[in-house]
Amino acid sequence: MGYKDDEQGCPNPLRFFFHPRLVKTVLNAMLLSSIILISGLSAAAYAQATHAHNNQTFTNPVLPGWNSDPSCIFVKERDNTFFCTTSTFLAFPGIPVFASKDLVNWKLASNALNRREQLPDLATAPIQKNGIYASTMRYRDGLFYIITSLVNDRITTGVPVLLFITDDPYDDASWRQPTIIQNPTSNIDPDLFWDNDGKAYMAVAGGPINEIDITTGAAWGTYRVWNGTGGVWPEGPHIYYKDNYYYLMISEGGTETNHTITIARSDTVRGLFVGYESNPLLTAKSTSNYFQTVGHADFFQDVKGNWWAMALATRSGPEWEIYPMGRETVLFAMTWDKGGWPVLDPVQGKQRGPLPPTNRKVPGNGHWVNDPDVENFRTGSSLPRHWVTWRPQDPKLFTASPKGHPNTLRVLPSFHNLTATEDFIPEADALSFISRKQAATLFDFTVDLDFAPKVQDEEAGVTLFLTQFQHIDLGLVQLPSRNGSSSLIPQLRFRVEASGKPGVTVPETVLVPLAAAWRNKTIRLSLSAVSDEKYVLGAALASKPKDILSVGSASALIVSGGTGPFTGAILGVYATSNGGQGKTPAYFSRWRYTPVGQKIDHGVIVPA
Ligand code: 6LW
Repeated sequence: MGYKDDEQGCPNPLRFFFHPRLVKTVLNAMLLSSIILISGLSAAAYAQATHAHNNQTFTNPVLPGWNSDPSCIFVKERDNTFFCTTSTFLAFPGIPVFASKDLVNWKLASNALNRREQLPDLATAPIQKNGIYASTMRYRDGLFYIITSLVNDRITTGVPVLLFITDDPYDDASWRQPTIIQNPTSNIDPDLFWDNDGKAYMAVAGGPINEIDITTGAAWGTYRVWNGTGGVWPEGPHIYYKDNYYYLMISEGGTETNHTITIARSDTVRGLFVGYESNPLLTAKSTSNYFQTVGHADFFQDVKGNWWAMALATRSGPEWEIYPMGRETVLFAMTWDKGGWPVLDPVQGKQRGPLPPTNRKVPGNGHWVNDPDVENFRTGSSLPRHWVTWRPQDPKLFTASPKGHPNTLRVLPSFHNLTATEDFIPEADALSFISRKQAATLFDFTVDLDFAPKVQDEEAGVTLFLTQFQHIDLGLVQLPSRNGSSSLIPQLRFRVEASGKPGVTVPETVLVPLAAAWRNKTIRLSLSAVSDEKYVLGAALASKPKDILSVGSASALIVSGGTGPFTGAILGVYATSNGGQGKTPAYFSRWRYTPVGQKIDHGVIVPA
């Protein structure tokens, strides 16, 4: 597992092609495309299905990794840039804004939710699937708006709706304190729509639309407009005005394999909305597609007037068992038929559309979503803005290059470990864990660890994490040399928490006492997805990185669904006393996350 990293840490694109895990799968992909080429029938069928856009090919997902409920806009006034936001639940900072000039290369522009005091109630959310749900992003008269809702099981007075506003989507600090918008029907998934007379409306899940005042937050006049074609959970509404019609597009059937996009239209924003007789517009339900759960879409136009849709999808195949990255964001072209109804391209890994020319001139120092992490924690640096904690945490827990430890990330241990015990109080107790998304089917992650534990149960390590009840850890932990012994020695411990996913086979905990030659040395911990189904975790002396000791492996089934039905895997580092007395900081350095391969169809993995 793993391969030699060049010393500068600079990614070399060629090496992906020679990555041993990829050679076989790339050959498969080549075989598959040649089958499509030699079979005139399937090529014709494919062209018809995509209305022969005479256009470019691109790869879905365009926002790979956990990125659900996309809402996207095109802003001509900001140098013809596309912007999207996705749901972040408990992750903090949250409500990311991604920017792109070409729809394929996306860069983190800012996080609308970047200060704990913008939303103190995020920190108190007790349930793993609580947090920031689906948002709607819109632009009007020089301002960017993101309307969203916070689901927090401790708040019993209704679901708060929040409106975040900025005039600079590239600047975290410019996102204001959110305005609280009344939510008379207490539903999720707010949409924001301005009618031609300037009045603002908010549609929410389940059908209601309110008129709202975005300055005061008042909402009134609940219109029950349309709640779909009968599928459960009509949600994710967006209203569009086009050619004298108001369109209300929603998703229904639930966000799993029955997820379905449907639409209705009306002459006025208050209804009567009439459903399209050829609904659904799009679904992967009852198909054998690798991309399942297609739904929760948003529509927008590019500078040439081409129409596009973004939606969420899950790379699971119809079995829908293994999908650690959860719901991701896919792009597809759309057109309008003569009757004035949208026609959506089916979602695939290799997609076609009239893309704008490639253009990576997007401002800011944000992370490109497909790029590796090459992080050395240089003196004076701040942590990358695409890294997240689980709920807002005290920034003092994570310090780049603290005094006396240049080029390291110091992580102060939390009393609770990642799972925590029942007395864990979300807003008061820390979780010393910092992470980035798993954004590729196959990846390699290595990080160096300097940690000299003293007290029993002190631990620092790496984890692949879905929720506090589903994570796969490799830590260095101070434990008795054998049962009942009073002498403590550092040991590598591979341990899987799977209580959030009953019924799965959980690998045994593995303990490996640290060899004498490894004590007080820098240890390189590694975590790789070696297939779409399997993670392997190991350790080496940083001075001998090729001599990897494989410590454990676990199925991706453990981090698919369960207590994280809406989220996706993140990975990173943690430090904890495991409820003990330990206070020893852990020093991590040389963080490398390298995307290796993307599975885009059954049996097809392409270089990431
Ligand atoms: C979101 C809802 C949905 O609010 O899942 O797939 C919920 N759609 O619209 C959580 O992301």
